[in-house]
Amino acid sequence: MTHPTSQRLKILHLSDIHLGSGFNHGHIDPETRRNTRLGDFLRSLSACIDRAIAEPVDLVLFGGDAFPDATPPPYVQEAFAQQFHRLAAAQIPTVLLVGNHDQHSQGEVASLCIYRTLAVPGFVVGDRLATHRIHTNNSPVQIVTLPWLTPSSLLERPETEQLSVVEVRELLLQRLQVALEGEIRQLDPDVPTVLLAHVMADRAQLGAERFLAVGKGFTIPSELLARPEFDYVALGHVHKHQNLNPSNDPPIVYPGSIERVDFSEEKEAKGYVLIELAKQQVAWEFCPLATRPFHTIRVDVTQSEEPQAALLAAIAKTPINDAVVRLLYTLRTDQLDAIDPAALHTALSPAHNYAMRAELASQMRSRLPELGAGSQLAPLEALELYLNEKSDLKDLRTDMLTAAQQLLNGESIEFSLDHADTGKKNTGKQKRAREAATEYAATEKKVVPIHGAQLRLL
Ligand SMILES: [Mn+2]
Repeated sequence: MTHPTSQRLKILHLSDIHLGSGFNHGHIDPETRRNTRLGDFLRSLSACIDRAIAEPVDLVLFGGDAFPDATPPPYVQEAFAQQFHRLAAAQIPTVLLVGNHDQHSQGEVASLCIYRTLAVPGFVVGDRLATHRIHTNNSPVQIVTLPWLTPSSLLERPETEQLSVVEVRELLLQRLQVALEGEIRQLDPDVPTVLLAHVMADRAQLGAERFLAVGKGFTIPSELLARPEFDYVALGHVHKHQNLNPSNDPPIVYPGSIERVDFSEEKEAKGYVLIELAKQQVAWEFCPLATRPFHTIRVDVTQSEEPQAALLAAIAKTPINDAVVRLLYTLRTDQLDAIDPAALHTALSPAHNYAMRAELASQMRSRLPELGAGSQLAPLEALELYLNEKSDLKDLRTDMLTAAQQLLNGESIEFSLDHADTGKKNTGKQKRAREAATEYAATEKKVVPIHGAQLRLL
């Protein structure tokens, strides 16, 4: 950073807004009649926009996933538009990238395309691989947009008919490489350049200790993104903030989501990134947002003489005020009478929202001794046994076993999850399958430590 000039651009990079999601962690506000989590997400979004205007920045880059799906209700669309309108009014150019949650399952129209149709001044919608030359108040900048890729983005149906999922993915990656090379070659080498992409990059870390295995699912090699022609790579999709490039040349940054979408993000700081950019000079900073805290209270009272007191003590030492809280506890069947649920509800009531889940330790063990420590069962057998015991998962049994088999074969189930991600096919059944799989992975960690991450919806 040796040549501070007026050429330096200020950019605000945010991503994964998911406005309208996580309502099960809130409640209806009697005044606004809206879910309180909508208010939380809007507060975070509004803080990003406030910062962009206060600086003011020369450009805002949104990395995709505006809503939970491509067809948000009008009041959610309107709330999103009201915030982004402030940027238009402040004449701050803005690029809205299309993420997987913004695409219809048919892939043609995205919820964000309305901004292009309306021709909002200064707004660009990135719904295909393209280079946009944007004239800011400071200097021009080139933004290469790479939205979420589906096979139909770069491949024709006849090409893929005879191919396996893995082969389709390889072909897609080859096409992407060629197409990206084409964009790179026609860049102006004197103008600062940013790649804005909604992708799962192979080095991305999914929350605590969960790495996405290379070769599973459609991941983009980080080397493909780490091109010297890019001064900064602005990513979206993964909700945990991280820089994928240890050398920082160029930075390859996920700002992460702006609010916690679910408990998997409990421990993650949430925020946006502020960038100062000139050609071959970049400095960036993660700016945390004041988001609503999430707390998991996990207690095993099986060894406790006074289980109720143990639970109350665990609640008392957690800062639950205005937080989203879940109490997960394990107890023995003979301890059931010692639990006073009403008192637990009272103790948890200062929380913004709370859930309780009790698990019977001894029952699980006595019913499923095969799943105990030292079990020699193969993961699939273990899953089958588990499902046999869970009558509430009966209608999902076949789907879950098929998905597990695919995962164990090293195949990916991304296509079915992609559909689940993109609106129309997001049925309650799939949602429950995901929840059940996550729950299963959480309770049976020793059996399938990685599959919970694989099955997790981003
Ligand atoms: Mn995404």
